[in-house]
Amino acid sequence: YNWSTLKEYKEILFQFYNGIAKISINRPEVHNAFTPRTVAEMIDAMNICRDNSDIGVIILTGEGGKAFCSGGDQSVRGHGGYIGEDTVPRLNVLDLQMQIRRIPKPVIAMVAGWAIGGGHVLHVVCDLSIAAHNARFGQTGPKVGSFDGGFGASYLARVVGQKKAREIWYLCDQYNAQEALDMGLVNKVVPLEQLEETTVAWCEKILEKSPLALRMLKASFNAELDGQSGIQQLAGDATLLYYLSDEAKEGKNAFLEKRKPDFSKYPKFP
Ligand code: 1HA
Repeated sequence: YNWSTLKEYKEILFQFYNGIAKISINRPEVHNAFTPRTVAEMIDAMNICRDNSDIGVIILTGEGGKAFCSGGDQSVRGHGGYIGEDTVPRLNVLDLQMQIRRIPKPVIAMVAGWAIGGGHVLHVVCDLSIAAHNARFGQTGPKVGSFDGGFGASYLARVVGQKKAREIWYLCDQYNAQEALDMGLVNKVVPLEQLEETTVAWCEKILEKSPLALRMLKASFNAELDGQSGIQQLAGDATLLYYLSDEAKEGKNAFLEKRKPDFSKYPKFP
């Protein structure tokens, strides 16, 4: 594929091809462990994906074929969080998780090799996950002195069920691609050589579909789980659709023209 660079970063690659954005963690020497900077760069790239109407679907992945992401970089873990150049301890991957769920476009995790710890949670919060045969999944928190009790626990349990989610966290075992498929943790398993072409093919199928329908569906899947903030997201999309209507425009126009709005001609649907 003829991926073109959308923006240069230090710790990630951000590329575009044919309606698809690819955000790739580029620290293969540490199995794509993330620092606060890696995460800040991913957040910036995701913001660009949200605003750019040429982008319909986002692939999240890691460079090198050996790891999707091994979680927070333990060598920069300090007192109260992961510490970057500004010396501030952060858990900013939690903001990235929220953003992946919130962005009104499908996000697909393309997993080769390790998806471990905070890196595992990143694939969990993606809309879809496609794994290579060499993919390995698992949480390590209780082993390395951490835990993600947010989406990493409760959303994982929605995906694989309570018993399996507790097993994953309490035992810190690693699971191969077939096991992940069997427990509904990933959508498809393919040979490593076919990982990108399969993922791009899934993206292309998605890109043929109605973007507003996809947007409403993503918000709807979230709404059930996200309570008031999930309804806020879905309701915001309802407002977007309403703003497209002549009925809503009549209200705005009447205000600007300092007259009484006339909504009489708009239907009162059954
Ligand atoms: O839990 C959270 C959070 C919770 C709430 C809010 C925010 C959170 C943010 C983050 C996290 C976490 O991610 S905690 C979990 C952190 N990650 C881990 O515990 C996984 C650590 N890595 C491993 O267990 C293993 O490396 C591995 C099972 C993925 C692969 O093993 P393997 O094939 O034997 O490779 P290994 O030799 O261990 O790794 C290759 C190199 O990458 C090593 O460096 P080298 O000895 O060559 O210098 C290794 O140290 C480095 N590396 C791998 N993972 C990490 C890492 N360096 C720093 N941090 C890592 N996570």
